[in-house]
Amino acid sequence: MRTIAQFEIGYTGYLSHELEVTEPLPDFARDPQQLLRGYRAMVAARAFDRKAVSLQRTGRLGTFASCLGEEAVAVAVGLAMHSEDVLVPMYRHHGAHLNRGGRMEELFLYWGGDERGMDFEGPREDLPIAVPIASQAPHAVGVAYKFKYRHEPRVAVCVIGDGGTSKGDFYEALNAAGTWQLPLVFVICNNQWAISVPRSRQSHAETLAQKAVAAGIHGEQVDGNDYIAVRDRMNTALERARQGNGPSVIEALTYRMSDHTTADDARRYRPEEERTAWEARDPIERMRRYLHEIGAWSDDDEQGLDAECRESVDAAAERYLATEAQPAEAMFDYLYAELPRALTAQRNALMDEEDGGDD
Ligand SMILES: Cc1ncc(C[n+]2csc(CCOP(=O)(O)OP(=O)(O)O)c2C)c(N)n1
Ligand SMILES: [Mg+2]
Repeated sequence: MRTIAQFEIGYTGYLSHELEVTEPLPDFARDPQQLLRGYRAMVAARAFDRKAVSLQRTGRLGTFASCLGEEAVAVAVGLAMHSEDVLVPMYRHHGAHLNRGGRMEELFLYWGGDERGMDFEGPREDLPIAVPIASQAPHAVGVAYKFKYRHEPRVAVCVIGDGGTSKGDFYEALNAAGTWQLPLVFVICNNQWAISVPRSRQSHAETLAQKAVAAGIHGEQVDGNDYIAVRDRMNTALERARQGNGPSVIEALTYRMSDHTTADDARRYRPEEERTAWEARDPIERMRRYLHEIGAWSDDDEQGLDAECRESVDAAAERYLATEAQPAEAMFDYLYAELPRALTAQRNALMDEEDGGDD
């Protein structure tokens, strides 16, 4: 037998956790201002996350999926995209939305059970969070197909989890994106767990990036805890797509440092040593130490940023808490132009109950 095709999956990391610069830095990373922008955004995303968990713990928010530890991926995605691009997100990467002009109170509203939170004021065309795993992948194909069909130089970015890549929707989306050479970037946020199922039990493939190969798509891996690396590879993939040179898959290796959601307790299935080992590779900590080392950041700056983040998160939480709830019957009002008879009866029953009705 002779070899008729060969494939390689590249890996990019610039800044190790020991602060070694292992490859020549890309241009943007030589500008401390650009790094500071990413750093500040990661700290803000974590402050949002912390507040959301505390609101949930005190009964003022619904179940929440924390992004703790995955901020470099979320923020790099949000900052690398152009405003006219479209984000097709899953439920975890709040930093992406916040850096596309999305507002914290929108996310609080959504996680508080109010769908108006997904009616973004900023990125109007970004899709709402997809909770059904991988359902967003075919949607992203539709968005990217439209861009190509109308010759618009825009890119769709689909964020998906490691677990999501096991679903048929993902493979179908990959196949379509490859066949039609769509302006689409799939970002696999491989945080090593799909609730209680570890990466090792999700796929026998050496990398998840190589799933791209079968679809004729460029695939690569990146250190997802290295903001510089994720941002750099996102820039390249977005440019490739924008120039009409087809889709990409970027698998970002990171770690879910939190429970799956506030309704989960990861101690029941996850070795504590594993979490501790990844904690030592925290993306925010790594960038902070690097900025200190190059003289771009001080302890005073850190204190100032902390206070600033706390203030803006608290103000957003206040606005969220002060938002008047929709009437209960609103749940019937937005799906059908004309409500089917069975639902009309339910809506009427609810209204009766609200009016003090039968009892
Ligand atoms: C279609 C579907 N099946 C099952 C679930 C239940 N579920 C919620 S999150 C999750 C795991 C997803 O893991 P991954 O894609 O790795 O994303 P992560 O939560 O780790 O960010 C599952 C199975 C769901 N939401 N949708
Ligand atoms: Mg996962």
